[in-house]
Amino acid sequence: MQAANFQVTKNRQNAVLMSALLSTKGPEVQIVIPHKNVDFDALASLAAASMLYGEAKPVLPTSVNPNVRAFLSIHKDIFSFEPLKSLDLEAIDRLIVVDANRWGRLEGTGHLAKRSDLDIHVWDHHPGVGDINASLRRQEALGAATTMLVEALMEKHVLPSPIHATLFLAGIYEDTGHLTFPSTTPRDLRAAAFLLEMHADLKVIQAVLRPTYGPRQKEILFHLLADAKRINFKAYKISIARMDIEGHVPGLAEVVSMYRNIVNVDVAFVIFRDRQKDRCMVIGRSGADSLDVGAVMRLLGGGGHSGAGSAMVKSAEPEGVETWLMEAMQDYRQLPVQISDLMSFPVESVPPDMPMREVEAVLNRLGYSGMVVIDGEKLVGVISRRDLNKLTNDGQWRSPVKAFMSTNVITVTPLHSVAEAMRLLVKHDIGRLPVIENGRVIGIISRSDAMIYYYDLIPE
Ligand SMILES: [Mn+2]
Repeated sequence: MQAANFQVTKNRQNAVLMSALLSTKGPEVQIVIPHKNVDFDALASLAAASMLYGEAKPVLPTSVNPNVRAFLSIHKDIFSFEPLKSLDLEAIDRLIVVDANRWGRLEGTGHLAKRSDLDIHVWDHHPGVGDINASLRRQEALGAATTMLVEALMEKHVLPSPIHATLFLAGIYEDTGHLTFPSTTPRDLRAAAFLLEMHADLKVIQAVLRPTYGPRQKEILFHLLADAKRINFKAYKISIARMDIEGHVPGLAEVVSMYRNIVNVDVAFVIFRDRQKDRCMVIGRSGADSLDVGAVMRLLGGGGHSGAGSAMVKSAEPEGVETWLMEAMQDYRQLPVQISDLMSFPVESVPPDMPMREVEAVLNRLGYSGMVVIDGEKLVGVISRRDLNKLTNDGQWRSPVKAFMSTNVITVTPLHSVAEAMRLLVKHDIGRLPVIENGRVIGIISRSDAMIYYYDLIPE
């Protein structure tokens, strides 16, 4: 299959920029450089940009993620990257920055940043304009920077080899969480589809994108689990753990993610103390629609996004950091979706003595699949269409609803988190969840309310 079969949507401005870029012959010496701590998106962008720009030399920073290092050690013969040290910086005419938009994210470019005669191109997918003064800036909200460069290659009808396609797809997969992160766009999927057609090898990708989880990470995870505590904080279940580590341990964030999943909390924080360096590293992970970990970490001088964040605290004891963390969470006011935002009310109910025939009529009239049964003000049961379907004779249809309703009713209170309510609906496979306050049913959460929640249909 040909690359040209792919429809790539681009706006007119980009098309103009592209044709200007590709028609002019580039300056004599061009280099491409990605951000330091090179991940697969950075490495793939680096390789793709050097293909796109023809003669541009790909420069590999010295700090490289462990997964990328493993990949490079196997593919040494295929990809040749140059260290910046080996180049004459004065002789460089054009700098092409990929997967970054700030000088601070690049390694060893202090001298280049000062040169006013340097032509700079930026290809990036991070938010913010950054501080690099570029003559060509391709900055788009995509799941991966690689996507943009793959599109440019497709446009130029440059077909990647299967090995290049594998690297490019690893870049897209890594930055989009295998095309599942909310930042993923249709363009990332089109680029991924094209790369599969170019025979990207998913087995290789599966092997190279495996999280760093070896004996050392396992030991840390086991240690954390042995002391795991769950506490209730506001509407969330959270866990804060502390541990001493020595030196740099790769993959700690992944270990914290695993820890959160196993301990089964909405939010997990681990405070790793490095005595030698006299500092504590806090790593936080949270589930969907839970506490915004990035915002809490910013209060500690770190950063991140809603699901993941970290902060480095110098010269502090872990106990002190934990107290500070609790205070930050206390101060941080986020208004998550509340049970009361989601529930339907007023609640239609039937009395326990109503015959089943009438209950069916009420359900039909309201178009409901089930209802609560309320005696006076007290919730006594739930009846659903499923129960109606079990009726076989007229005697049963004349019997009161209390003979057929389920009395073991799962309920929530307005103090529960929405995430918890969703868990209950799924866990018990029930269609509705009455919301109880002071012994009275004040609302009900149904499957359709759950859909509204999951698909973010609630106005902010
Ligand atoms: Mn990236």
